[in-house]
Amino acid sequence: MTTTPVIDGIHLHARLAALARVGAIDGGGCARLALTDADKDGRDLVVGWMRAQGLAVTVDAIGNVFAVRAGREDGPPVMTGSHIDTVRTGGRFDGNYGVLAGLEVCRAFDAAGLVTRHPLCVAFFTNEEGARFQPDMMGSLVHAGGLSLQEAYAATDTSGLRLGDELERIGYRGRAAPGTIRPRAFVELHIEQGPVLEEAGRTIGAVTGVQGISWHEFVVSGTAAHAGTTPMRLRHDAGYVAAAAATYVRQLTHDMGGAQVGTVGVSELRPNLINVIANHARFTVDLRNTDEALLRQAEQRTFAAIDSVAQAEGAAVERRRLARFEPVVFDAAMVAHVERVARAHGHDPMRLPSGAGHDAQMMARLCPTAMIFVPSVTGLSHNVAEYTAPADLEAGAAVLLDVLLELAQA
Ligand code: HGY
Ligand code: MN
Ligand code: MN
Ligand code: MN
Repeated sequence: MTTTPVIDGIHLHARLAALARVGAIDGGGCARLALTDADKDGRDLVVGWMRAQGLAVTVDAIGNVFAVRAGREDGPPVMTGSHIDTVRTGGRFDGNYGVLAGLEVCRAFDAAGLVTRHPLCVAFFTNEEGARFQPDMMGSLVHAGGLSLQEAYAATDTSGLRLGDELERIGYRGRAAPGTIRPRAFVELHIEQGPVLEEAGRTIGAVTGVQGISWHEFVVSGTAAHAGTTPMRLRHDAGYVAAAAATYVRQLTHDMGGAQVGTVGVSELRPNLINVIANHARFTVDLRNTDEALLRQAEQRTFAAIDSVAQAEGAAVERRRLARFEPVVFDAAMVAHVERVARAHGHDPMRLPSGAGHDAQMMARLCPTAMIFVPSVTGLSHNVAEYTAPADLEAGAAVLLDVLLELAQA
């Protein structure tokens, strides 16, 4: 006899707290950069939970982990999941929440004695953040056939370590070929990481898609010289070019307005000394927009501006593309499905695009895909103070459960 499956909120919060203790950093966050020892420890903990729940666990050749709960029938599963790698100033919920909520859905089905028609798969993908190795969403991109294993393995971090070697070192270079598990549908539950839901006073977001992402690295070569004796007209100051670039990007977003955002998140000077004009600058530019044509325009204007300021400074500049994804629109029927279930739970769901990148944007290349958002307090994320109210976390997991249940019984 089956009963109605219900999310066990206390268990979800306990697991979120336990996972946050892996790679814990001051302020309550966690730092588990992709393929570090801390990432391995987080992976081991979650895989242990998956196995303890009797799920069949597969690790593929890029380290993606899939845990399958059998259905009455074999065949393509309904898939949910996210990532458990973090940025260096990670919060407790980014990525972790979607993976652990998926495990709670499996526990709820077990407790209700429910066997769904189709299998249910809970996944976490390798290197979603792209903070150490680029591009981001790498594991799901390989799974979706957008990047070869060889290219992924060849990615290096700033200390020259190769992703393939790091995957081997932490013991997660699996045997399964990427893309083996092709889901019939994919649903990702995630915190919004922005202020929109909170400012609108809404609990559930029915995500319409993901904005386009453009990541580039710039390396500027100038001339080291004495800060005191070198006349301004004789300088080739790489530090000035980097600063001018950051100022330009901010001004560009102001001029373009709308959805355009731009960030210079990495900016390193050498020799980085108070009395030496920098001869080397490495900086990154992250541009995003929901409109591909505007994103391209932002790129072209930024590239031209940086080339021009470098040339005027007598410095050389090299540009390298780290990631480039066009905007993604999710399957309309899936978005409507999320809305309908949210309403059935008494919520007033809000449609919104995702400002952050997610594995769902890659899975949308393979199958009907949707995302469910819950609010982030003050919209803060990629910060140890990232917070979502327990009631909102439980509400999101309850909506996920019924969205998945309907898909798995269809
Ligand atoms: O940068 C992003 O939005 C993604 O979380 N990696
Ligand atoms: Mn995330
Ligand atoms: Mn993130
Ligand atoms: Mn993300």
